[in-house]
Amino acid sequence: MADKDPIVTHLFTADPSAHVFNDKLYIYPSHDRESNVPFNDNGDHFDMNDYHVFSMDSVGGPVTDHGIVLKQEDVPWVSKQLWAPDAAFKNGKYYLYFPARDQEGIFRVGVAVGDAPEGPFKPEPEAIEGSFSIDPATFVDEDGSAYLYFGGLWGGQLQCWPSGKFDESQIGPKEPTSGDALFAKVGKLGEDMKSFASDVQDVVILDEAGKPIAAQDHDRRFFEAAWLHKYKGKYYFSYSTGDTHFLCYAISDSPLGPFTYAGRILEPVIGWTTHHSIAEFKGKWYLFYHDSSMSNGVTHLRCVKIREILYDEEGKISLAEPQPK
Ligand code: FUB
Repeated sequence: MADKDPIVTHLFTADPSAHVFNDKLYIYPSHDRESNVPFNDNGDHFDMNDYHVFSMDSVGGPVTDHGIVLKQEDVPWVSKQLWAPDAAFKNGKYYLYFPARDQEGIFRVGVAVGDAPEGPFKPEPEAIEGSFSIDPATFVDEDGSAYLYFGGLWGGQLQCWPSGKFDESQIGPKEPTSGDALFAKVGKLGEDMKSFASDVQDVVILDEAGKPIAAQDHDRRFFEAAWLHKYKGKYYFSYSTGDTHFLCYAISDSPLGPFTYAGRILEPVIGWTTHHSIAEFKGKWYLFYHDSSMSNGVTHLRCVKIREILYDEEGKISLAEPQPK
């Protein structure tokens, strides 16, 4: 079976966060580029410096590129690496959340505000207070409560915050090797959508026996690419396992967890990273993901693709069409 086509081919795109706003499907991806930074396990070669927004009226239909909606030079606190973004809508405003390294080289999460889903977005002059690491993903619940999920191991620096203070000795491809896994983080967002209104806590993932996933369980432990969606009243937390290259998910009755591991959504794709989002559009559910097929496997030059997903009676996810081997 042939694989899916990229949604656009005029740019390299990755880390797609999809949302439906005003009956249109919007995708907020990373904008990959070649800047000749050598490859390493710290992800330094992912050297992106701006964001585009894409929209479409139907999956498979024409895709509009709304152009550059935010660029590095407009954000005073950023030194480099605009990684995987996400967007949210609340109280008449649109919010673009993005991770980047600050002037000290530490990953933080910033927010930029716009009046339309396609931007432009005006960045706040400082990163969100108390934010750290990468891959922000927002979830606004039916009662209006908003949450920010985030975190990424190795180059994403999640392991550098064991006690709320940045530990420089943990920079690089490092993570715990025993005990419980290092989990993603979540905090409730304030009404302003620009600050945390709660302490940040672990997004705990339990195994079938009710025990936290172990650090050594690389097929199931959280690595990066947090995403939260709701289906039939249950909260689904999905994520990448990084060095084992799976997209997995876990289910809870609460947006704060604990979540129980429920399975894999996607097997490894071409390229090292795998990163996704899940959204319902016009009555069908879709997985938005990327691979490196458009660059013949160059890991930091990726392309966004879309696949339909299905739920069984127990709420378990499967791809509508099998993934090509
Ligand atoms: O795009 C840069 C990084 O690669 C993202 O932040 C990770 O999730 C991985 O996809």
